[in-house]
Amino acid sequence: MNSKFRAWLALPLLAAAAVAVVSGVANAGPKAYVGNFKDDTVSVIDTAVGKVIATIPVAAGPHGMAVTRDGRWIYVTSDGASTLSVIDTTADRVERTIEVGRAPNGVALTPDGKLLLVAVFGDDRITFLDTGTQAIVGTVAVPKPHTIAIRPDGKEAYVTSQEPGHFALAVVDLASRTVVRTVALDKPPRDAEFGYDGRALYFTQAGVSAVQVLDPASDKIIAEIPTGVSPHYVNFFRGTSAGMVVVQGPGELLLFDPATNKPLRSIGVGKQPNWATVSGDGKTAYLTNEGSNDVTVVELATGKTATIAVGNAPRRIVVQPGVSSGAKVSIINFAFEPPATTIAAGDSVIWSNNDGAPHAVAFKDGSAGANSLSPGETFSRGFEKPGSYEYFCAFHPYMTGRIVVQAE
Ligand SMILES: [Cu+2]
Repeated sequence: MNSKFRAWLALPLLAAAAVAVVSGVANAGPKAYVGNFKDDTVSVIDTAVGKVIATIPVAAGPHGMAVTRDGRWIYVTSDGASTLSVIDTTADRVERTIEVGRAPNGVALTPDGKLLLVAVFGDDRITFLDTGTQAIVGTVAVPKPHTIAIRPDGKEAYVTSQEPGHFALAVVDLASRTVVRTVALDKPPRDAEFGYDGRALYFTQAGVSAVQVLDPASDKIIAEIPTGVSPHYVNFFRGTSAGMVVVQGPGELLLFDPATNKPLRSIGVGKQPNWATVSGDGKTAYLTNEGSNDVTVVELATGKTATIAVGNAPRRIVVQPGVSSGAKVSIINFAFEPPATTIAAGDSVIWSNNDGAPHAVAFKDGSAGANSLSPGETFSRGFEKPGSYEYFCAFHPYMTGRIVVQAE
């Protein structure tokens, strides 16, 4: 089979990105992916053992990164090139490379995972990529777009726009793909992120030692959180009690109270920290340290830290979200155990075949399941829409189970 034909055949695989079958690695932890800006690689960390287990070459200057909710695919832009690399996490290699325009910066996935927005800094536009077909389906002009924050309702994206003399947050309506509002700023915006509940947009600006808290209902700044010099990444993650700010100058992770917007505590990390993310269960934070070429792992309850050496100038980091936070169903003695599981919308479920025979996970509504799971294999799937999902084993239809997804 020629490679062109094989590449075309791979499309339906990407379209089925809502599911993941992970073979024979039942005890491995979720993996973290770190973009090393200066050596054009992505380091892969097994978070269960705290070690780099693979290094993936990508195009020059890995910059923006996103992970699908099921943890299967990683998107990485290369701002020294014009491409987006799509990493298959089951093989830890670049599955394909997509031309998106000059010097792409930040990326963001819509909550349903169907679109990836790419800030194409060098061409002054946001590009919309269909994650199923891998085709570019639209663009919208935004001057010097840097990072993208999509509101959790999936309706609007706030883009940090770094056009000199016209610094702004450009608000893009995702349905019409137009800029519907602009929030003018006096200083260049750096990162902007919506807290997981969508109640606030947090952003940082060059030369401002504080986080700006914007109310998306009014687009007004309602609070400032004082920080050390050069705050960069800021977010309030699901499963955590505090918001977090990566502060580059002093090299620290600042935790703040999202109810009062007051600082709570600072935890020292490495040099010139750039970015942060948290584990799916919200218990552990991971920070990249661009100045010391490592990642700091922070146990949020205690503030205890550990360090993992990575490549040269690590910037972005993502962690596979679903694997650790998902509810678990064991397949044992020809039964699903427990037979019924209740989760919140957006959470995932992982099935492990702990039996001696192959089984399957087939949904009555025909949605994506596992055609066959050998003993020792696992299958995970995220559930976005509330409802009751009935499933059975295709080999042994008397084996039945149910996932109840409640609204958040
Ligand atoms: Cu079975």
